[in-house]
Amino acid sequence: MSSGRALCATLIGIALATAGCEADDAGTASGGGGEGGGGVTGGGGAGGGALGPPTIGGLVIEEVFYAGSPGLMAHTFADQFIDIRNDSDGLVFADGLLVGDAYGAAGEINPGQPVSPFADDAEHVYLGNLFRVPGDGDDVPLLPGETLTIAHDGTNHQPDSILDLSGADFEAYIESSGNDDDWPTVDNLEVVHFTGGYDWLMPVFGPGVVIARMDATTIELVEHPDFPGEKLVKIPVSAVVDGVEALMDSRSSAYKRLPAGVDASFAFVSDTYTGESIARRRGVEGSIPLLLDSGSSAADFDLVAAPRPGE
Ligand SMILES: [Ca+2]
Ligand SMILES: [Ca+2]
Ligand SMILES: [Ca+2]
Repeated sequence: MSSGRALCATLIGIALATAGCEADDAGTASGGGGEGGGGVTGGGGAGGGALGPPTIGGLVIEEVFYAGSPGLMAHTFADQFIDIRNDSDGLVFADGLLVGDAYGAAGEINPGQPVSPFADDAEHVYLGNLFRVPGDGDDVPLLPGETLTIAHDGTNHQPDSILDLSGADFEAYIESSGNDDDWPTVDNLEVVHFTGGYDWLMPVFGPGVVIARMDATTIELVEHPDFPGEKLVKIPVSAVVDGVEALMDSRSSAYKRLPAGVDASFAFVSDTYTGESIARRRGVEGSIPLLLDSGSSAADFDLVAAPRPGE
């Protein structure tokens, strides 16, 4: 959302919708203003009326940084982040958006690594971890072109990483683990379901990331295949807003976890702890939607050598 904060301030004077602008912290504004400005030009219209809901486009996963960074002293993965962009011509509220990652291995990490037993279910995604953007419907506005950055840890990871995530919009904070930090400048996601250890660590070999919209209180739970007594969440594909499958390498297609209806293929980086991310390709600057979304990540995503949160 950082790009939109600066944008928000400039929009107040011209009577576009300013819902939530007051709540934003202008002090954290950084980068990306050009991108957001392009979106609003298309979405705001010349009539001067309030910016309404989208007539084209919607929320899409723009970037996933999961592989971790080389680090000065040691590898780090606390700098993982997900960018979700309002790639539409209208105002979108991210409140209630569900964000999670798929159960299952990203490849044959160990010899004989089994594939997910749910791989043949084309109608559902099975997630080990699921979080919810807090709010009751009007608390987290995203203007056209704005990006919501979700961090593993919302802090400055330099110098072990090039990333400073202290300006992220939300972070995963696992209070129950007793081993996660609640970073003060970044709001916390709500925990809907968590099966990890200390923190929301997406697989550094490749996660299947999903955003979805449904009532978090009615989500179905199923038995965890590996840990008796543990559960996974089962979400219908019809509730999925967007998803991207990242696997270990080009030979890992047998390990696909997300159904073809969510992502027909998969993306990958060159190795773990390379500091590389995957990011959605862009079409013609200023077009709406801007990001390519053919439903197949092999066609829609590029490997990015330097991750760009909030852009
Ligand atoms: Ca955390
Ligand atoms: Ca926090
Ligand atoms: Ca980005």
